[in-house]
Amino acid sequence: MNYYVMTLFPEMIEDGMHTSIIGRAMAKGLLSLETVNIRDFSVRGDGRIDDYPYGGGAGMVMQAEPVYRAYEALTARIGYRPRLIYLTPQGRVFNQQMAKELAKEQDLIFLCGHYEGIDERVLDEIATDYVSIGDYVLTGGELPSMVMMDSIARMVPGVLSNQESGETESFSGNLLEYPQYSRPEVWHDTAVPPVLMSGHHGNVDRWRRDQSLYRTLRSRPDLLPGVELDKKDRKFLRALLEQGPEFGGYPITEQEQDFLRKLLAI
Ligand code: 6GU
Repeated sequence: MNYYVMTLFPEMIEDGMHTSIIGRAMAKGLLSLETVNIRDFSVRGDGRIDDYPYGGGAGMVMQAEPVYRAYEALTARIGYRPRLIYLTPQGRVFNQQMAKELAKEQDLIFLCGHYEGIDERVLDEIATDYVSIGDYVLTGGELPSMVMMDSIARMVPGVLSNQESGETESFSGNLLEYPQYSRPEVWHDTAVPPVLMSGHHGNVDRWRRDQSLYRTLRSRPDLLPGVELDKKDRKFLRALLEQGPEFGGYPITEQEQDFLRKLLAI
């Protein structure tokens, strides 16, 4: 996977992307990263690339021409026109499915806007995807591009070791991850859940699945309708519903009970 990032702040991208698993994958040659400083393509004597918005209003707009020239210079070097993702709160909200799909591309260009955005006309010509990373506003597309690059990279074959494999983690199968514990057995007067010390793999797997179901119900009930529930899952959820707040270690609210009744069609 070759990443290209068009930005006014290349050092922000470079500094953020050479650490941890991503840095290791770059060293291994599985990923590459190149930044393009849009300012280098200013068409004015003063090196500026922004101007006032037609129609008035607050802030400045990034001009079409510097962005276009940066894009033309970059794609001429790449040899074709890969998908270009424009980072914007107006885009489709990024998710794991999109990360998996984008990981199949050979090259990806990220275009980071700043100020009040980029002249719409150049976006119409060069952007293939408009992507947001969630419902809040950031000062620019740099952090969102790094979030996307991190998440896409871990879906590229060989980037994660078998140990770190992407499949059994949060969001696979639409369930949140179960809690993890390591040594010592007792920390701040709290013991590790006994089932994890039992050596009974079947019970451990069941407990983890129940924890995942419970966490998803509490934090992300919107994900539950997308989960494939088997007989034992339903049994656990029915127990949650019927025993309510008395069910050892698994308190739920009345709203959550209502939600479960609908989900299980009871
Ligand atoms: Cl992609 N850009 C900006 N500026 N803010 C955001 C975003 C993107 N996604 C969420 N907030």
